[in-house]
Amino acid sequence: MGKDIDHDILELRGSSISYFTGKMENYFRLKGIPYRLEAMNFPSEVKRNQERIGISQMPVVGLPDGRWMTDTTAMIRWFEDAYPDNPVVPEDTVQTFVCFLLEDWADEWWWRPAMHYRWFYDEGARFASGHLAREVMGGLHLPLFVKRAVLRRRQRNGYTRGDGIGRAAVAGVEADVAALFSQLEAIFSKRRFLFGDRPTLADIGFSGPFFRHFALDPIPLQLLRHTAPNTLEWVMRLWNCSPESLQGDLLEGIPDDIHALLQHMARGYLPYLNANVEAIRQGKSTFTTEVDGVTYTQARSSHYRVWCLSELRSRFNSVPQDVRPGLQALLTDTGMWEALWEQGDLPLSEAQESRLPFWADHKMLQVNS
Ligand SMILES: N[C@@H](CCC(=O)N[C@@H](CS)C(=O)NCC(=O)O)C(=O)O
Repeated sequence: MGKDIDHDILELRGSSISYFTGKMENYFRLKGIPYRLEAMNFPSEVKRNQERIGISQMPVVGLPDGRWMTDTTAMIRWFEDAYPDNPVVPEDTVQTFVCFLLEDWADEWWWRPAMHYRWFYDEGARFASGHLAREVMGGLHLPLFVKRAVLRRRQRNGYTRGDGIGRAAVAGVEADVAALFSQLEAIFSKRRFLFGDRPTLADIGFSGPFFRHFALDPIPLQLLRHTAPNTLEWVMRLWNCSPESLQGDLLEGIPDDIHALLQHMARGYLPYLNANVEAIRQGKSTFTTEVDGVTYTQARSSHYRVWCLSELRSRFNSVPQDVRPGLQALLTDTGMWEALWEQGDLPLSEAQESRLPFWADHKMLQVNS
């Protein structure tokens, strides 16, 4: 197992409060892959990241042979090939496809509400700006209060107000999160992980928004304690996993409570992805769209998320023929099917993101460092 990489410890460069760094850590711990977390320094590492992996984002992973990697989705795929024992995807191909859907939703849709709860409220912004100023801006010779102010402004301009959450959208975004908490609570009050007695890629995906945001930042943590204690336990249960945890049984098929998650995803994320495709096609850097009753005003467009949609389509196209009709029926019932194919040819650049995980063509959202 892991023939080419098991002689040394991997270097994971990121932050101890970052969404995607936390997702990667949950994966490494579950698989029993040793790693060392190092703080990524800003702004001194920006250029180095661009040279190594094409863009600057966290986390990046250094292999003992000197290669550098990025993008948690692509890295997990790569590590699953390198460490084939105890796979994190189910044997059932329909469940596997649903895991890919849920991972993508967790990565791309729940990012914005997670950033909202961290940076919109003073409690979150005070905690996160202090932590990040000390952790990743230590090499910058500026007073602490200036670093904190710079961070707060950057994150609000980049990811909350500057990514479509105007005042009028706040209540809708928070209601969306409350709906997710209640759906997950219904699941985790019945079983240990999303698909049964062992974690899958879908649990790893949801560790992104939950482990380092909803279950860490003051306001959503308080909400979880009071409205979704079983979900809070799941966050820690997943973190406390090891390869032995990958032995339990999974349920058969797709349970009704997972259908409910897919319906939720179909209401908000897929219409948003389609509006984003349209914006990229028209060369717009921001766009305004109403999805699931919430108006996002001048949200940032994302080339990366056009690729996410194309990946979901390719994943569907590689599902074996004999299970496709059943999967298509599930996607139709949950409102996903039409939205998945609504846009014709996607506006991707040539061979976009084809060198992942060793090179990325686009950041998820282009925000200047
Ligand atoms: N798709 C990427 C997204 C990584 C990402 O966007 N990470 C955030 C921090 S958790 C970041 O570095 N953003 C870049 C920035 O803020 O400049 C992944 O899965 O790793």
